Amino acid sequence: KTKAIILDEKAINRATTRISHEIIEKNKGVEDLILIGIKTRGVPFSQRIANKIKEIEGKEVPIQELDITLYRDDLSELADNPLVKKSHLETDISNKTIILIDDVLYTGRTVRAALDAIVDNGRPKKIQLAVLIDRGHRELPIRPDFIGKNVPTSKEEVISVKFKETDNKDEVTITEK
Ligand code: 3GP
Ligand code: 5GP
Ligand code: MG
Repeated sequence: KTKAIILDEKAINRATTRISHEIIEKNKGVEDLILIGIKTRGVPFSQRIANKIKEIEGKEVPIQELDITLYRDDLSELADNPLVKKSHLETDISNKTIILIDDVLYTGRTVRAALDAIVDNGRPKKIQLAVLIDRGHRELPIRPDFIGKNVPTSKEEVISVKFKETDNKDEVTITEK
């Protein structure tokens, strides 16, 4: 069906820059920050934020990855139980401020699974959530601290996120399923 462009390359860059500034401002610097990207596209997004923070503050912020996949009962429906595939974190997270990062936030179930995996690894001081797109339809009391763009969607619509690192192109589009 018809595709509409939600963010082009420039808009993705601007959103990434703004979120990076917001993370620094909210945390009064970048001491004790750890970025955790949720695979797949939360990972390149977290790397871009880390690069931008380096540009702004001149400091390296550690990045970790979490691999969370969803059980699907069939291919058309999203299943209810996100499964944490790899949950061991290399960095000691105790007393750190964690920025959890994903490309799209939808029901919130993936983030809930990620929170479980994180607290299993230690006791962070706090956890904040950054997403490029919030498409609504939350099924859990989870809300992002940093948002690239709010995109009201129907459940029949799908957001496609493309990054150069994974898809040779920077673009966010919306399509009917
Ligand atoms: P991602 O790794 O970039 O997040 O959920 C696995 C992948 O399926 C996601 O890739 C996402 O891009 C893609 N996807 C597209 N539409 C949907 C959707 O409505 N729900 C889920 N869970 N994934 C979707
Ligand atoms: P959740 O429903 O748990 O919030 O989202 C599940 C996972 O699928 C998350 O990693 C989220 O990024 C991804 N996701 C959910 N809806 C969409 C969508 O419309 N487009 C894309 N690209 N990813 C989505
Ligand atoms: Mg995702």
